[in-house]
Amino acid sequence: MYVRVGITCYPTYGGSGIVATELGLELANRGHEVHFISYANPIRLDPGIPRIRYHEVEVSNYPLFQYPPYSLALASRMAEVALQYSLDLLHVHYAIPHSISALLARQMLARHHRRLPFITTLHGTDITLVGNDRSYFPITKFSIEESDGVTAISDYLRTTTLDVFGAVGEIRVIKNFVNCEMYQPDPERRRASGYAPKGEKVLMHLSNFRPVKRIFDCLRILKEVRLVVPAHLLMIGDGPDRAPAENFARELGVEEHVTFLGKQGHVERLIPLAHVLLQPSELESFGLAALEAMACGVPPVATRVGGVPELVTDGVDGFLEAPGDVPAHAARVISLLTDDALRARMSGAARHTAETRFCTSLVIPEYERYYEEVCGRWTASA
Ligand code: GMT
Repeated sequence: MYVRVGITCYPTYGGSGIVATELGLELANRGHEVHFISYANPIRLDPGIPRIRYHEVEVSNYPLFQYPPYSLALASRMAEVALQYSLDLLHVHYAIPHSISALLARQMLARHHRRLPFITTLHGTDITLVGNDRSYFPITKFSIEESDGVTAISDYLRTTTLDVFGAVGEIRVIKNFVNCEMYQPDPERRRASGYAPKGEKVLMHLSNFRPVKRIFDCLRILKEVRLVVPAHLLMIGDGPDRAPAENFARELGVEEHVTFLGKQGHVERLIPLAHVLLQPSELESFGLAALEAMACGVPPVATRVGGVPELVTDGVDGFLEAPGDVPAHAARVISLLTDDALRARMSGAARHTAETRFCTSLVIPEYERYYEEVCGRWTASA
């Protein structure tokens, strides 16, 4: 069964937007019709792919609006697109506000005697930070209860959602995925010399530079590692902690050994340059950057938090340490950089994990089956 699906996400740099975009691309490649409905074109959406369209949500800002109502403009656009293109369903990523807009669009379509079920995919901070915030708790709970289908990106997030909100109905776990053809190892690290001209080992961090990512720890780790091994750190992404981190690099005296690259569209070209990925986060419901690195054969040194242990097996395809334990992280990085046999073994295991458990070819069919199930449920109950 081919579906016509409307996908909504935060289109810029969060992991949820990346997952939503890559899901849309994969679905279109498999013959489905995909309509992205959002305020900006998703960043990883390369143009010219058949069966993909983008519908921009414009939010008028009248002087009366202190807070322009994006959720309402989004609901209107969702309803409009659903009618115009006969969408079978909406799939929203990140609960707030997207699932509330989808709920409104579903009600608007009902006036036209048209069905429009919607699926909400929970990504993490929509539950652990936003949903847990007193002002958003009731509406997040309501949005989950009203969704026609709910998925979570890890077992951890499913359990946490049930702990936070109680019995909100079935939550299907569909884990994040990676395109193993696009994300490939490059053992020769052909382009690395531009960043590490003296043959330094390359450490890499990739995130939205928010406090939960603990990016200052990356710099502390670099400083400790450099006492033993010449290394250069590539920081990919942007966000509120970037400028303070650039200052901190100067304070630590490691500024020459760090390059802040900013947001990058084609991380699959950069990740294979690294010898190790640093993911020192306070919390990750999944840890997509670690998975992308593993697919490129780059072992992650990450934190034992949230859903990360569902992805990384400590000592096998990466290392897991406690958040904030910089000496432990640095020791793991040093072991990977000084023991070629260990790094080669872990690199192979990391790629193997990505290929055998998290490849698009395994995970996308789970979404397809879920779409069929949710649409079928609606048809049966009509
Ligand atoms: O923390 C972020 O990077 C942003 C956030 C988002 O929604 O964009 O990321 C969450 O979703 C990602 C994709 O599913 C997961 O890989 C991240 O682990 C998760 N972040 C947190 O749980 C803190």
